[in-house]
Amino acid sequence: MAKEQTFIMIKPDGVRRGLVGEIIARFERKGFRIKALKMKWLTREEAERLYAEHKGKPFFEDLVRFVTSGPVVAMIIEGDSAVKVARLMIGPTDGREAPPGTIRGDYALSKGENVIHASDSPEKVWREASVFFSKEEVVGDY
Ligand code: 3AN
Repeated sequence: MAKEQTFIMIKPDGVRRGLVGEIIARFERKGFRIKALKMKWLTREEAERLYAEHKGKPFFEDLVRFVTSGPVVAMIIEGDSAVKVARLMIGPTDGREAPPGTIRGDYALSKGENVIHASDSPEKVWREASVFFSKEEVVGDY
């Protein structure tokens, strides 16, 4: 498989709990390269853009309130099959069901406050990443 990029976001609960370093370390140790990295406190409009696909769902309001409750750390990482591998590393949505060894399995006990987001398809990577980054902010090969 060719080199691929994916979008990762450590949610406000992960930042508040001091898990940023541990989570970044997992992706680095796996072999991914960090290509862009930013801490940001999302506005309501930005959160709605990020989660546009969930608009209208019963949990949408809670989701937007939660993701704007504190700063998040967003990054673009690069490596072989990045989208698929990052999803495997974060684990299923519900932290109570996520297997130990996955990020949510190790650090989350909830479906809403589940520490981390990773794009679930290559088509969504830039749509989500563009809430945080311009293409010029992504560093070249190193
Ligand atoms: P994932 O983040 O695993 O791709 P999605 O895309 O289904 O999960 O949901 C996006 C976010 O919305 C989740 N990370 C979670 O915080 C929240 N969420 C999803 N389903 C629920 C639910 N039933 N109740 C509360 N929050 C939810």
